[in-house]
Amino acid sequence: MIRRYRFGTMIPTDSVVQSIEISGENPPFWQGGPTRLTYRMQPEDVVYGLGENLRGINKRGWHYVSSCADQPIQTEEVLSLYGAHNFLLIDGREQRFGVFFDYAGRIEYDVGYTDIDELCVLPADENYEMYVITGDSCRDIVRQLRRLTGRSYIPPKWAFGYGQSRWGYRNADDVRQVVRSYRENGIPLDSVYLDIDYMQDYIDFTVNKSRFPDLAALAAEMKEQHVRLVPIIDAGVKIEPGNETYEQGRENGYFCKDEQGNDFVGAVWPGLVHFPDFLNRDARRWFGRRYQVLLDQGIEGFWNDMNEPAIFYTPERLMQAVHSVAALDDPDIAMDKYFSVKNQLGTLINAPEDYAKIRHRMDGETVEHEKVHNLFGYNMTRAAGEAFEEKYPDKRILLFSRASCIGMHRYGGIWYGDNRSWWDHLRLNLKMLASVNMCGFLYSGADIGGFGADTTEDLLLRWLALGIFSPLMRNHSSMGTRPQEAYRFTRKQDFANLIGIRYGLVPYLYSEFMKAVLTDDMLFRPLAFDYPGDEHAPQVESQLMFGEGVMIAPVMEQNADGRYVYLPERMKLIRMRSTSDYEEQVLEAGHHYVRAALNEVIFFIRPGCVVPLADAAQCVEEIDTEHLRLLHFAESGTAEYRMYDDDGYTRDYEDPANIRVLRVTV
Ligand code: MIG
Repeated sequence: MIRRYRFGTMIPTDSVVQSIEISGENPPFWQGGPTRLTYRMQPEDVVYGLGENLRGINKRGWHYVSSCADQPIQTEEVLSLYGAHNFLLIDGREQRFGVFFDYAGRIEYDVGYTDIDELCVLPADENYEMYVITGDSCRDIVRQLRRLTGRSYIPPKWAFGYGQSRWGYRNADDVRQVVRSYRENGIPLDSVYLDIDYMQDYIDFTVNKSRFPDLAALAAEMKEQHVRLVPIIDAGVKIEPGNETYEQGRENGYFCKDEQGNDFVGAVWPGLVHFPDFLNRDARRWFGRRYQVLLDQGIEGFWNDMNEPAIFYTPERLMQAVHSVAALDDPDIAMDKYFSVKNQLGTLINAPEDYAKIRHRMDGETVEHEKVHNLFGYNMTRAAGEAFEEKYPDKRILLFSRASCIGMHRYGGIWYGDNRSWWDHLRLNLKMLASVNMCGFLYSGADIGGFGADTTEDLLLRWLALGIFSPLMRNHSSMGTRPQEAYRFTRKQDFANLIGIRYGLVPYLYSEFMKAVLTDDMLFRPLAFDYPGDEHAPQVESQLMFGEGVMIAPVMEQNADGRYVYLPERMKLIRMRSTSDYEEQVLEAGHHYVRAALNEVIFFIRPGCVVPLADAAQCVEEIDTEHLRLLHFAESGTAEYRMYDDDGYTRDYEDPANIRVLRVTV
């Protein structure tokens, strides 16, 4: 059951698609007023939710801020990442309920940080709506939230293949070289991502002609090899006469304004930029249609970056800082003075003072950016998503974003931004898969191998062994870090086999993904969602349920030859080295140490369940879904798998012919 409460006058977010009557009473469970809501937690209560965020699947013991942030330093003390996902699910022995804050401003969540038994929610003002959801189970509560906020985005099937990305591929030959190396080493590949270097001076919807003389021809050449090119689009539009996007935006008044009503100026990669006002319907429509420039060159997917929005600096504040530096004309200065100037430079990026100056036009009214900050990236992606739907009603285009908010999940997926090549970020990747699923982001994933810092062969192998389950499976890294394409390391065959296992699992992954989307369910679930009575399940932060029939438990410690695994029930262990080389072993419920070498993937099949496995393939289009091996844990009788499979490219999701029943009889 969903109850809706309204406080003050909310700015529309379009996050909710279902209309529910406003309730007259006070929200149940909560004490206090709209800008300070509290809930007294029992010691055993688990708090799930908050989507893309730091720390555990259980959010207890820390505080978090919903405010989309360009945050490349993702350490434990950080409060916000790129997404603002205002959903909490309190799973207690006495009470179980979910709460969704439909609000575009900043919210602080104190989940037992100040007082270990108190949950406190602090929205920046009282103009928002709140939905309190009760239900039979965690899964049921999530399903209601998802029905409330609308069906999740579905990418084309090729986007379930493995993708290679790197900030620093300089030109068409670099791209060809990457693809050639993958193919020569027999390592599967479906996509190569183009980072900002493909653009002319970082101008959106342009292509640098000396680096990529003919993008359309390159896209066609790649497609013949079953590889799609996926260019990045940044939020900032370079201020430069002759830049069509700039000219059109300025003429039509489509850019965000400053306090004086002039087009707001910030600096990002292109230099000085304006930001399209994605909250203005007309501007959104216009910007979305600009993607056509690349679609016309055969591009079928995009990633939207820098849309928190990231602002390196604004001219005024940079100049103030430059003056402060210039004033230091003596090397023997007082240290406090030195540090204050040094810090001043550090405060230029993503500064609250700058965000405070931005103004939007929403339905004819001027709105301060701070009040709608969390809608910006959402609406950039919505702009593209709506334009694609309008132009190609029957075709799926790959689209995912860095910044997001609940509601955006209808238009695109997300990646988790600038992580590092740290074992800890591998563990964080697993936790986030479950948390973002609750909020509707089913197509998602982290930069495999780590974006910042130097990766290692063992870290990349282990990360891939998790990544093979992640719908977005993309290896991405930053300029200046150690190259981390799968063929760069010595154990090339292991990489080929591991990534090959992903292709073997695509029939199951795709089927479970689609079923989750079509029934507003989760693809990845914390163990306690499936085993509600289990005492130990709520403690498990390093294993997830994956689709209906599988539990995953990747090795995430360096130098480990295996890991401890908790089995809430008897399950079948699959230890796989390639799609044709694996062994099976039935394990009883309880705690086990399970070995998994660097070249092995382990996962578990639940009783009565079937997992179809295809032969490895070099790309999604070559997966043979007719000849499937059926892995299963049926000890007697018949087990069934309802496999969802469609053409993968159109939008005819409801066709009953998309379901095939596979049977195993023992
Ligand atoms: O300031 O385009 O998160 O994936 O490679 C960095 C360069 C801008 C941040 C993205 C990252 C991308 C990088 N971008």
